[in-house]
Amino acid sequence: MTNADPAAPTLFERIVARQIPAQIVYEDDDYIAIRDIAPKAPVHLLVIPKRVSTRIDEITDAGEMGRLWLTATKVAREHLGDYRLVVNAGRGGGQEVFHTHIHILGGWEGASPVG
Ligand code: DGP
Repeated sequence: MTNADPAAPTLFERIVARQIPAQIVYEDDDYIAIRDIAPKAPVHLLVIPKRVSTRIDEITDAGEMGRLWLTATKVAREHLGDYRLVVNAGRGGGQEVFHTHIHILGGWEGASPVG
């Protein structure tokens, strides 16, 4: 899903604004975490910065990047013992929603996922 009109709010901005429903598992002033609508693991969460950037490498401030990853690991540990963090960057990297986010995947109960 692309954001064809760059002035239009992204899908995730609309979730933050409660214009689109989502299962919210965490929220603070700067981040929201939701359950993925099409889970690729028994537990599949998305950690989303409220400050919009199109993809992860648009974030150039180390503090901002650090806070995003610290939020992801905090949310991951609240829900999972072991987990995988994934970021897709660009269409060729599998990105469908062009608002930066980190995937948290887990819940395989000891069996390692392939790859
Ligand atoms: P990516 O391919 O990295 O851009 O991941 C986007 C993810 O967003 C994908 O796993 C499916 C998820 N997703 C798409 N639309 C919605 C939605 O409306 N609600 C929720 N909760 N997740 C969505």
